[in-house]
Amino acid sequence: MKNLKISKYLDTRLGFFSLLAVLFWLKNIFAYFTAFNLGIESPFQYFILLINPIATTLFLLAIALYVRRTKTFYVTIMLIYFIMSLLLFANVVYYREFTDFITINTILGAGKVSSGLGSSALKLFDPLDAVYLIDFFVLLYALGRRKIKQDETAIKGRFAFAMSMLAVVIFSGNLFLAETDRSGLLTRTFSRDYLVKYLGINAFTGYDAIQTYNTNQVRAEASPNDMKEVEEYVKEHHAAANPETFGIAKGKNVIYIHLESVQQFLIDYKLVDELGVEHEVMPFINSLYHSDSTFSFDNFFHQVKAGKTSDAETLLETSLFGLNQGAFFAQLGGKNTFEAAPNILAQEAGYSSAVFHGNSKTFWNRNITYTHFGYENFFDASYYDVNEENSFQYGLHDKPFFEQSIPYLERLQQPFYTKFLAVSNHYPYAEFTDEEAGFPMATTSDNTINGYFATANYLDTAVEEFFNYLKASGLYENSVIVLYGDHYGISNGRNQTLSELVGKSSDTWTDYDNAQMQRVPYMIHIPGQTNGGINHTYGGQVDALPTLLHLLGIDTQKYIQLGQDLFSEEHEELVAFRDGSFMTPDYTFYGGVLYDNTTGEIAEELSEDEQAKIDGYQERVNRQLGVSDQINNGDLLRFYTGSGLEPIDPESFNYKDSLTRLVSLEQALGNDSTSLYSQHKQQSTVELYQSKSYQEYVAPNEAQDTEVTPSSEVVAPAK
Ligand code: GP9
Ligand code: MN
Repeated sequence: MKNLKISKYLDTRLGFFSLLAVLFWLKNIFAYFTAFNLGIESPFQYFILLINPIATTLFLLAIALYVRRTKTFYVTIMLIYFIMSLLLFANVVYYREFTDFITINTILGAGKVSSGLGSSALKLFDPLDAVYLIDFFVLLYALGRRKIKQDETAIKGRFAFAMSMLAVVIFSGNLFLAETDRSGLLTRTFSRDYLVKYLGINAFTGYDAIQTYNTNQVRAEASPNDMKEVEEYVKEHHAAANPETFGIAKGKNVIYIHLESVQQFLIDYKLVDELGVEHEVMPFINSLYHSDSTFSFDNFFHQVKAGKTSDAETLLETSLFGLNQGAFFAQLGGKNTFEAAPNILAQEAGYSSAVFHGNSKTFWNRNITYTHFGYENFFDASYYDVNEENSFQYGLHDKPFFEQSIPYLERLQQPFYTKFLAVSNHYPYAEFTDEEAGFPMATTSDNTINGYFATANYLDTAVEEFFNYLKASGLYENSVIVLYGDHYGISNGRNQTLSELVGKSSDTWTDYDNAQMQRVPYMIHIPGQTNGGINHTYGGQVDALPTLLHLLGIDTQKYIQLGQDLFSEEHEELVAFRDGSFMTPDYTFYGGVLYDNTTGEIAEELSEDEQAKIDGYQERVNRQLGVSDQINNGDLLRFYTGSGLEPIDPESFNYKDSLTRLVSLEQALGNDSTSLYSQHKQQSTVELYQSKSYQEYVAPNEAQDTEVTPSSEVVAPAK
């Protein structure tokens, strides 16, 4: 009786619609749990995952409800169902190989991907994948054989519309829940994983289609002519290298250490605990800051916006800005042509290159963007032993991260250009509580602030351990090590609570103070140099690339870089923030208000000359940002040949099996191999790494004594 009712219901258009909706939801959930790894962390996220296919499924299938004619209705709804199922199926197969989702650009360039896969493409299919398509054919059969009858009564237009609206309402609810769990999901587009996890495959693909369309429009309108204005600006704005520092690090390895969320105020900072005892937050980094071998900067500002870490990467490695809206890496990183550091150094000076980061490769679209930057290797979370104990939502913790990077680092041909993206000191700074980290919490009313010092202290120890290894292995002498803070760790909204800890009062705290807090560390440590020191020049992240290249003895005049060498006599002390605010030694323009730096008060009653000076600053800031947007949005570097760089093929980079490739290269080079491993007579240097394991760290009593002492038998590296 009951069965009869159901089958009768299926014979109605609405019944058939419901059947398809339920089936698709089931297939989607099946894929979530068997095919994709979405990093679900809480029951709430599970809930969002379960509901996220509903809205788009209803919305898409509801299109057919508007169709009145019987046959056309069934053809339409089956077609929609087939396309959705195919998209899901394709994503499952694609994910198996690439641990990533299909973008519109992947579809447009599908030929390239499949030819790259060659005969292995077939092997990607799993018999179980049939689940995603088989029901379509069963339904087709059932309709054909009239097992499911075709309902001739059309759905009322009003009802169809109500269904579409219902889908929109559910989608809004879904989006709202997603935003509560991950704010900025759509505006910042952290990663494809996130979009699928929160909004589902259909929504992700739709969103990606809109984004791709928009960027392609702008890109299509750009022409080689647009480069003229850019070239003019770059020529005018270029600051010639300082002969005293030009080439002082020539031929050295480059090791970038990304100090996640570290602000300049942490330098030399001592946290006072409840008993009045002072605790130095970053003793090791402070020792580097004050070292004669370090060129340190105390007026260096981050210039990022929504792309946060990835914007900092863009600034430091391309000397261009991120976008004023959204994340540049996510929107254009995988499309544009760049003159990025790894590529310049490879072509000009034979450097190899690698990024090390213990988070999933798709975060900030890094896996694609890095191929456009010309990175030869990217060691993401898949190369590390990441487990619940040694990681958090942003990946592997810094200590095991640096330690586990060594087996890869030692295989790189020297000189190398490398970047270590540390991450433990990341909001919400909740990972290292008092007893665990051995570093006190601050005691403000804001827990985010309270934990910030302990996580920064943890980072400091991790960096120290890494330096100890660099020294023990001999890499140290041959390297220039650059440390930088990527952006603020404590946001402006929290600064008033922080104010007492930085010797100010919350009552008098203004945007002037917020602006000063945007300073981040920038230190260039060059072992062997003794005339370092603390440089007070005002500069920003956009200046880092020309500064570094000049130290390495590479002239930057022919490159399209928007920053200026910080050592140059011609360097202008004007720092643009991404929103058009700016900072100079004398003035702070922030939040639409101009402040006088000598008093920290609003600058009023400016003389005509002063006003003209300010107008000039604003104009130059706007021009710098405008030129950056022009280059990025129009993908103008594809038209530029002035630098003489050979165009690179991003598709030629593959971040799978990097270790195997490095080892083969080492073997092919034989005695000419310059990797650390080869220099150590084919012996690993891993044992030179001294670290307390995370286990020891969180539960010192239970952990065994695993500390290793450096082996004295290791041969010193060949010079
Ligand atoms: C994630 C990490 C954090 O991999 O780099 O990025 P952020 O949230 O700081 O931009
Ligand atoms: Mn960051």
